[in-house]
Amino acid sequence: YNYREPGELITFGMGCFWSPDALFGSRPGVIRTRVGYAGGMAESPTYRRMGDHTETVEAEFDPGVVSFGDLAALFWASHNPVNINGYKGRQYQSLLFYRNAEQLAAIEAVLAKRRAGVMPEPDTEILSYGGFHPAEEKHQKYYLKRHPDALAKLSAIFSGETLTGSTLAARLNGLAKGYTNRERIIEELAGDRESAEAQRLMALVKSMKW
Ligand code: MHO
Repeated sequence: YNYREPGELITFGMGCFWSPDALFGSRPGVIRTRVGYAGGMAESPTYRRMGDHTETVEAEFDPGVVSFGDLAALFWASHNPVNINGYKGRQYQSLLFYRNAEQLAAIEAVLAKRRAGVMPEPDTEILSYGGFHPAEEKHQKYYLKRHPDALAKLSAIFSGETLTGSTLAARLNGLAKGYTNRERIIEELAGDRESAEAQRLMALVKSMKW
């Protein structure tokens, strides 16, 4: 929970960005998430006018805990990447970006495993990362926003983008969608005994009316 070093990044589209924001945010090793628009050329996309962009999630993670390949496998295991192209145009395109040769190799390895399991070839577009436009605040941690008590308590500690970008907000958003549970979040915080902040956040989570 005490992430000081910047992590590695993975960016992908797998349909409406609300759920994968919660799914990936619930995972150990994921430091923070945000949703946005990527893959297109249109300037300054918004939800109403995303142009040729796709709804995407960007997750920062600690490669010492979870690998890019693990997250790429989770990506394919968590949506239908076959024959969905064309539905809602490019908004819900299945796509996965790579930032370097190592990430591309990890993608190839996951695909090879998938093929060996006789899974149909995904229609996922695999693209070199070319930028990300963060979505409007109301789309960030969408499910967590339905929990006023948790939000109020988080707001006492974090403000604005710091809240949205916190590891705890990512986990609680996962909780709000049912991808994790309170005990797991508390355990993760309890494990970080050297950090006074983690201990404080643990007390905060315990106090939340959920
Ligand atoms: N409102 C849409 C999906 C929104 S997602 C941000 C629905 O629930 O069908 O694309």
